[in-house]
Amino acid sequence: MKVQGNPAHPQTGGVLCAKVSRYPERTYDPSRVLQPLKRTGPKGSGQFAPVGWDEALDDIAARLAAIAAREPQAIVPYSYAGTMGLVQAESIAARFFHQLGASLLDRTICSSAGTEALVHTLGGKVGMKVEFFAQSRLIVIWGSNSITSNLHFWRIAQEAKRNGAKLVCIDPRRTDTAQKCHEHIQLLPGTDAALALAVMHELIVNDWLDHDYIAQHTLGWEGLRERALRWTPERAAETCGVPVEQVRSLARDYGTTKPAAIRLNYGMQRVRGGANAVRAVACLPALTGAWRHRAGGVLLSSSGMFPVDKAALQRPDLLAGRTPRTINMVTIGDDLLRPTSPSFGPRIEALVVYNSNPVAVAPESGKVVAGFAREDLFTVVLEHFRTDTADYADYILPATTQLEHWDVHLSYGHTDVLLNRPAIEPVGQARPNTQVFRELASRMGFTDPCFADDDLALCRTAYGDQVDFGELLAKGFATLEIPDAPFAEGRFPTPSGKCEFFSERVARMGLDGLPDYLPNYEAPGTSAHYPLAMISPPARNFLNSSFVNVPSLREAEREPLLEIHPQDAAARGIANGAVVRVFNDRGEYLVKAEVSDRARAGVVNGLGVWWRKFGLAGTNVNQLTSQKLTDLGRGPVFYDCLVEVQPV
Ligand SMILES: Nc1nc2c(c(=O)[nH]1)N[C@H]1C(S)=C(S)[C@@H](COP(=O)(O)OP(=O)(O)OC[C@H]3O[C@@H](n4cnc5c(=O)[nH]c(N)nc54)[C@H](O)[C@@H]3O)O[C@H]1N2
Ligand SMILES: Nc1nc2c(c(=O)[nH]1)N[C@H]1C(S)=C(S)[C@@H](COP(=O)(O)OP(=O)(O)OC[C@H]3O[C@@H](n4cnc5c(=O)[nH]c(N)nc54)[C@H](O)[C@@H]3O)O[C@H]1N2
Ligand SMILES: [Mo]
Repeated sequence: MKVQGNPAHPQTGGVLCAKVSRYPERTYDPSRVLQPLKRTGPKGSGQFAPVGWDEALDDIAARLAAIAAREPQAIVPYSYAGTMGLVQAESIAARFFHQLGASLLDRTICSSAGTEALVHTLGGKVGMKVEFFAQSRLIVIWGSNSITSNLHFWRIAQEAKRNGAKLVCIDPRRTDTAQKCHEHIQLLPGTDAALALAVMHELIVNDWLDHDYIAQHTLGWEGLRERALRWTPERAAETCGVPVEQVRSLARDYGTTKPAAIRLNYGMQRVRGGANAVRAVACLPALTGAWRHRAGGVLLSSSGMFPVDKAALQRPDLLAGRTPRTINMVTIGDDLLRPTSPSFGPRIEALVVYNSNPVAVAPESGKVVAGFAREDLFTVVLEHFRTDTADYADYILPATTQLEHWDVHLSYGHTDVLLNRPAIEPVGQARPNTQVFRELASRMGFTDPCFADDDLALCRTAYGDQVDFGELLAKGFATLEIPDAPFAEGRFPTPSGKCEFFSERVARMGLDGLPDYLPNYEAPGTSAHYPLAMISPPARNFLNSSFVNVPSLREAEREPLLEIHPQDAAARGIANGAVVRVFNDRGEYLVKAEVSDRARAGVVNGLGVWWRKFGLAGTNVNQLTSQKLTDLGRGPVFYDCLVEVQPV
């Protein structure tokens, strides 16, 4: 069997990234979980015995029903990006937990700071159409490692480059992408807003502004102007830790090249001021009127352009007036350890995990592990493999992969709806997530007819009349009709219809209505014990913690690595290839050091997200990251983390 890109789909053009092309290897891996397993040893020991589906589902339904009879909010669903399919993620599962009255989950672990930033600036997750980057004369790749995380965009950027465009990369790490751009601005993590404000400063003093666009299509210019004028290139250079000439030249390129496009990505928003940074950058195209051209503007995510009928899929009406509390998935470590209290509500007694591996991916793993290890917690994990999380399950239920089930997708780059048609029968006894929740619903006596919807019906429901389902079935994708230059005439989907430099909605939350630079919680130089900033972006051959167990991909990544700048390594007596101890007050991580100028001085790069059990001492980078939250969106601050490194 072979998995390949669809040559007829313009955005993929037959190309696949290295990891996804290994999907057959992953699917038929001998270690795949192919029958339900029940825990037989202590939590975390990984000791399980096979059981039949009926026995497992009967017992799970009985356990959940017993808890729900007392307090349904003591049950918490935990799911995220394993599959981002609309049906195998939140359809029957959401209906099930709504009917149950379980706690709601705030799905914040990836993009919520950036999302809120876009909502409050542009009005939603909207922006340039990705294909038009090919016609841009300047592309700023800001907080994104396209070659690793967004290969299809990189093809488009290459086309622009061949047409003579200049590519600038803004990233604390010298990534493969940064190496292939004309310019690399290697700033300190969490300082992007300062850089963006200094660019505005230069746009103002050199009058590289589109006064007409600003007057007609923006809100809050006077305030933003005043703020930006305080950010001289010198001040920003000092804050960002980059040469002042780089700040000036970025502003000059941006102010004088037309059309200019910014490919923003989520890397920059995993810090305290992440949303403010995204807000600051998202203001730039309105200042220069870049939006007037279809090859100008900014794109963070296109997902807000997809007309998904979430209510029809997820049926929040099944709550029937109940208003359960919401658990933030970022703070699952703390929350699993909390007792019942008036502010928190009931202690968490049961977790149902699907499409996620929180023990590996959630911050401050020491606490996450302690929570999952609670003997009084009932944990069900729907999985393909015995992940770090599955090791703590009471039941592991074998899930189908995307090769084995139906689904429909949105995208956060292009604007095509995608169909996922099963290519093979489920392997072993694997079942789609939807089927598991359907069967649990029936055992719990949920009689609403919506629990009988099959997967193909759910695929139709996702987009209703907005997408021609016949076309989707025939072609595999359906292109949304979106104007080429969506904001050429303003008309942003904000309350004012303008690009909101000043957001009344943000001000009403008691926050600054204008974007500003907020230093990291753990900014370099603010701790006597931990002088180094650590970021933990993904390794090229992994998808968060997925694919880490696929032998050929793990061999390609060899082992967990910490990139450290030669100067920082020399100061600590660390040789290339030495095992080092990376630590802070939250924990420690043993890893091999790679002495390399991919790391800037003062910043180490702990590539992720390895499974803990493949780590040298059974931990991964998230042993060190904190559960603090971003300025807006309640998101994680994975890249706002101070550490010290010592040879072992
Ligand atoms: N191969 C691969 N592809 C992936 C993923 C994966 O794990 N592996 N994950 C997928 C998912 S779920 C997501 S959300 C996206 C994530 O992809 P992106 O949105 O691109 O985000 P990251 O990979 O977190 O970070 C991108 C870059 O930002 C840099 N960075 C870190 N801190 C800062 C900062 O403060 N400022 C700036 N300017 N840059 C910073 C990092 O060094 C990194 O090179 O990729 C998707 N694609
Ligand atoms: N330090 C650090 N931590 C990070 C990040 C980082 O950059 N640095 N990135 C963060 C980001 S951007 C994200 S999005 C999160 C992602 O975190 P998660 O949402 O947990 O995603 P994955 O780590 O890919 O794990 C998903 C699991 O779902 C399983 N799965 C896949 N498809 C299916 C399915 O159809 N059914 C079922 N039942 N299971 C399935 C896979 O086998 C896999 O084990 O991690 C975050 N954590
Ligand atoms: Mo993500």
